[in-house]
Amino acid sequence: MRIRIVYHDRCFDGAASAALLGRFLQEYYYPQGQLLFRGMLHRPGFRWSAGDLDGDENAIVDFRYAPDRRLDWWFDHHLSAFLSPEDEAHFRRQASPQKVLDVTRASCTGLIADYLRDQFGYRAEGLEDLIEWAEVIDGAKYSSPAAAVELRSAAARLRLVIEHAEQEELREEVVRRLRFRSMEEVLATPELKAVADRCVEERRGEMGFVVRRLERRDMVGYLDVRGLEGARPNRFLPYCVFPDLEYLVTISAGDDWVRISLGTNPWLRPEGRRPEGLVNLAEVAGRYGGGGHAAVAGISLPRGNEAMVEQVREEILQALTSDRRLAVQGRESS
Ligand SMILES: [Mn+2]
Repeated sequence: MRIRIVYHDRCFDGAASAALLGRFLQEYYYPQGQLLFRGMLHRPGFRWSAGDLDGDENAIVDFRYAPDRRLDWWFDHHLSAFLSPEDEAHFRRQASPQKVLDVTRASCTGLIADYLRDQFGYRAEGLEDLIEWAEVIDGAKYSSPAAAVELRSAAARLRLVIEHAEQEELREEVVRRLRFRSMEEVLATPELKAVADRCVEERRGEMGFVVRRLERRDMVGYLDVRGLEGARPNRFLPYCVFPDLEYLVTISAGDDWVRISLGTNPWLRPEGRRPEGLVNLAEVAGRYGGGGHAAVAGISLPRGNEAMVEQVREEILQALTSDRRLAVQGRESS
């Protein structure tokens, strides 16, 4: 019995979701089952391939829907859960209780944990901390910008390893270990500890660069980390520098893509909610083929067409700064 779990790679919530559902499927249904994990990334032109769902039982967590009848379980909380309207129609037609999309959830891990409790009375003992941290990290529910950029806690170190470990086998090893171990224990192998230590050093080195590069246009922060190879700086660091920013636009580059990341300042939300009137960033990203959540979204563009990247960047900065001016005018005139 092969249990294939496809999950959002390089993402704390994706890894935690895969660990939780994988443990459940083994404990509840298939004690002799063999768990196979496959991490997936959102890339321009992404399409499912025939071999992706190759288990006897197949699950996708924290990643887009696959219109494939081999799919047995699906959990997601992204607004961009469907590649196309046809995929969404396929999902609606299926109406399987084992396929759940809830875009109001902060984390997919939390969604799965509640689902398993309600449907099966199942609780993954010992994973309470992991589930709680997935909520904090994916839902940007940190108490302060400083809490979001600290690099000492087990959750912060684990997050770095999941997001930055280069070897796929190591990232998968983390998922396997997370099924039954605490975050501290997961990081206790010499190999993973070394990766965590190296990541912490790299992030510390990046901080000065980010602080120097960060610009602001009115209430919109703008950070260009192209040229800092392999950099994926903590997206909350700019709010330590300018706590009053409303939006942040970050541009980074990989080997063959340029990524424009969009975010709203999570600490401006009264009682943890997004202020009314802020732009829906998933909608903005969607105009350029990207996606995500209302408060955090991104666009991946193929590298090589710098003119297009500049145009998209400029349009987005314009849209977000003028949104601010419109909002202020609206408040003043009312
Ligand atoms: Mn997620």
